[in-house]
Amino acid sequence: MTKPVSSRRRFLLRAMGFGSALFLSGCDRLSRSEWFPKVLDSAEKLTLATQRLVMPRKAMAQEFTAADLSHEFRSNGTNNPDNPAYQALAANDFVDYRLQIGGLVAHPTSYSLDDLMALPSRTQITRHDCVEGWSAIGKWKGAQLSRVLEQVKPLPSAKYVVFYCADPMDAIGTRYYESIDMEDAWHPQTLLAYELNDEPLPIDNGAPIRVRMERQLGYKMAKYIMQIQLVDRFDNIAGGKGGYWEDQGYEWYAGI
Ligand SMILES: Nc1nc2c(c(=O)[nH]1)N[C@H]1C(S)=C(S)[C@@H](COP(=O)(O)O)O[C@H]1N2
Ligand SMILES: [Mo]
Repeated sequence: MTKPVSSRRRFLLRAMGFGSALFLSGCDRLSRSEWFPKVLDSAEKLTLATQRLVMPRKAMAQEFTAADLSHEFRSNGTNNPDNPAYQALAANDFVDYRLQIGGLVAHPTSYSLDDLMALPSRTQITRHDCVEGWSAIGKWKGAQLSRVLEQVKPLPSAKYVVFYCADPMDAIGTRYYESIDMEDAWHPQTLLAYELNDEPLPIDNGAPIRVRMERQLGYKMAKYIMQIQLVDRFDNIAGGKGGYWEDQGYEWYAGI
């Protein structure tokens, strides 16, 4: 059972085409349809403009209670990275996993899963909205990204945090990636999550570590994070638009 969506959010979701049967196809199908990025683009400009008017960037996303949890938190996009290095880590319960953090930071470092779990954690029950037209409420636990930033110390020139994932998206090995700005990176609800619904994060949902960032759409929440880089620009990374889906035409700031 999910709680009713606020009227503002319902308006925004409708503006983006949520609930429309046209949007119930897979992300892949959407990317192949020429009109979709254009529709999303204009709708998202409206979303961003409206969002800026009604909700300051520092605001907290709505949190729910255990009674609101979805029966099942479905998986979307990659559900098991087709990558030998990832498969080797998974076979050994991610004991050898190291999250690399570097780029424009004073102290580049890496974290094992135990290191991340030893950081102060946050637990939040939030609603995930995918542009494909589904939503789910889940309980997430993870290290706040802000705690990691306090340790690695971003240089003043750092403007974005880029997440590099394990999953290849095509035959030539393009990887899923995403980026956010420093304001979202320091936000208290931005987590490097390692638990979903009181269980270790399943491979389906991004094990061992995925981003939760509750004021943006699902595609921003990178799963299977292997590396984090702080940068001052992203136009020189992959397709130059700041994320795998952004490179296909999705909006970079997917605020809701
Ligand atoms: N690495 C990676 N991260 C990803 C994706 C993906 O395919 N690969 N899909 C995105 C999309 S479109 C959504 S809606 C959510 C789905 O998260 P879930 O599998 O936990 O439902 O992950 C996002 N993060
Ligand atoms: Mo999505």
